[in-house]
Amino acid sequence: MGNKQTIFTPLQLDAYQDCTFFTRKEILRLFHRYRDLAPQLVPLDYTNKPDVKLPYELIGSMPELKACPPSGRTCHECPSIINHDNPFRQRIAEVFSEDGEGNMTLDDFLDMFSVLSEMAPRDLKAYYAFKIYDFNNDGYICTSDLEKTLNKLTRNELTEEEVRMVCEKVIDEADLDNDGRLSLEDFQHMIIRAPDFLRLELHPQCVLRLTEVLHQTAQGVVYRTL
Ligand SMILES: [Ca+2]
Ligand SMILES: [Ca+2]
Repeated sequence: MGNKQTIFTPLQLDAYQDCTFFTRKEILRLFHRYRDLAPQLVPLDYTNKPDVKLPYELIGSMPELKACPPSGRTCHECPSIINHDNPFRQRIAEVFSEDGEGNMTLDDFLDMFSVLSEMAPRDLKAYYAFKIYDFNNDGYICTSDLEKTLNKLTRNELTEEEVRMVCEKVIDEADLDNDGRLSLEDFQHMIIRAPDFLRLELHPQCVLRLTEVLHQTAQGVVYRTL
């Protein structure tokens, strides 16, 4: 057996395959990327399930999370706002980390990449996109969550009045049961009406798609997909 075979037991690899959208090869590749972030902390033998967690500072430095879009790629959705830090990277890491603070075990790490991968189904992406926007973790996207989202996306470029207007508009259009906040169901409906929205938006590097949409709404441009 070579080195690669002894990192996990066959049973562990089976379990990872069942819980993610990755092949064994991809799981091993991701393991090595995880390990490369801190070789001194991550052992090469995971058969005893070592209690290892990498701090957010390391996770957040990964190109997939850090840049928007990552270098060497262009983002056709937001050409005017490119090549800067992804404003959501910490929030994404928080949502996928068991401790809620962005520090990640290997399992958290694999889960995150699995959901962000193109193989993940729409419903699952929607579920996590919802959690990312639900900043106070109360199970709803309310006005304060939307304000936070918008301010992050636009780097506080909008005035308070504009932010308020956009939030009202989003809630007004997407709040199906009129309780003044967006449930997961409201959110899913909103996404169904905007076919491109989720694919682009949950991809961390394209998260600014929402900015564009919200910006236009803010400027009074009717953007029918939202
Ligand atoms: Ca909330
Ligand atoms: Ca609602």
